[in-house]
Amino acid sequence: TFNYEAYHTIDEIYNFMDMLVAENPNLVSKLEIGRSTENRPLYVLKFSTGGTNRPAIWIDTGIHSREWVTQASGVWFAKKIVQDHANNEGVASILETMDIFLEIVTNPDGFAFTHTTNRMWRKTRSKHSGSICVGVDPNRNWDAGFGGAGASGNPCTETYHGPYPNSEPEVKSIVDFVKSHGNIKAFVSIHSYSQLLLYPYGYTETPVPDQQELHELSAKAVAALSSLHGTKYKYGSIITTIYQASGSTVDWTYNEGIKYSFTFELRDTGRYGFLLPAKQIVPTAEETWLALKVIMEHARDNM
Ligand code: 0X9
Ligand code: ZN
Repeated sequence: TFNYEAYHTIDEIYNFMDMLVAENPNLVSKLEIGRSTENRPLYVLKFSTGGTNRPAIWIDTGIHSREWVTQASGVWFAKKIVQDHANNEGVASILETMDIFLEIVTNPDGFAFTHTTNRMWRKTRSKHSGSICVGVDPNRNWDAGFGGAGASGNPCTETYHGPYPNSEPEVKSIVDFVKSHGNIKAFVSIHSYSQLLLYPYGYTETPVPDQQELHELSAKAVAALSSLHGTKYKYGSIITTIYQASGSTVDWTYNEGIKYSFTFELRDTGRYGFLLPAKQIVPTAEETWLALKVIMEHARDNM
C-alpha cells in the first residue's frame, strides 16, 4: 500500500496512477497528453462519472520539479477524489456534473533530475543552441506577456522564458489539451512555497475584469484552508502579491477564457522551503484540498 507520508520517485508515482486506474476503472482513467523533452509520457488522470466533454476542473502539480510537496499533494488529491466518490461525500457532488483532470508530474524530466542529480532543479531539461545551460522555466513559457518583465532571455537563469512561447513540450501539451477540450471552467496550477493563493495577472498591473469576484473567492478559499491547521495564507493578484512574472500559466488560461484561474504557493514560508519535511505532506494536502473544494464548488455554481 502507498505511503502518503513520504516523497516518491517518478516510477512510484506512475505505478500509483496505474493502481488507481486499475482499482477504479469506472471513475479514473489515464490520458497521455504528450511527451517531455526526454520522451517521458505526460500523464493526466481523468476523474469522470460519465457524460461527454463535461465542464471540467484542471489541477496541475510539479511544473517546477523541486517543489516536491506539490506532486506529493497531487497524489493525495487523487486518492481523496476516489474516496469521496466511494463514500458519496465531499467532491462526489461535483463529479455529478463536472470532470476533474489532474496532472501530478507536470515536469517529469526535471522531477527525475531532482531525484538523480540535483534536488534543487526547477526548470525543464531542454537544450538550447548557443548555450551550455539546460532548461526553460515552464512558468515563463506561456503565451501571455511572453518575454516581458519578470522573465529572462538568458538560458543560464532560473527564469529563462525559452526561445518562443510553448517551446517546451510540457507546456505545449497542456495548451493543446485545454484548447481541444474547450470546456474547462477552473484551472489551478500548484507551486510551493510561500503560502499564497494568487490570481491573474502576473505580467501586467492592469487588473483582470473579474478581479473582485476572484478576490472574494480567494478570501473564502483561504479561510477554508486556514480552518484546518491554522496555516496563514495571503492572497491577491500575482503581480501585487508576489512579483511580476510574465508568460506564466494562469495568465494564459485566464486570457483563454478560463475565469477561475488560480495558482497556489503551498507551505511553508521559508523555514524548510522546497525541502519541506515529509511529515507535513498530508497536513499540507488536506488543508489545500479544502481551498480547492471552495474553488471547484464556486466554478460549478457559476457556469
Ligand atoms: O516564480 C514563480 O514561477 C512562482 N514562484 S515559485 O517559487 N513557485 O517559482 C510565482 C509566480 C506566480 N505564479 C504564477 N504566475 N503561476
Ligand atoms: Zn513554482
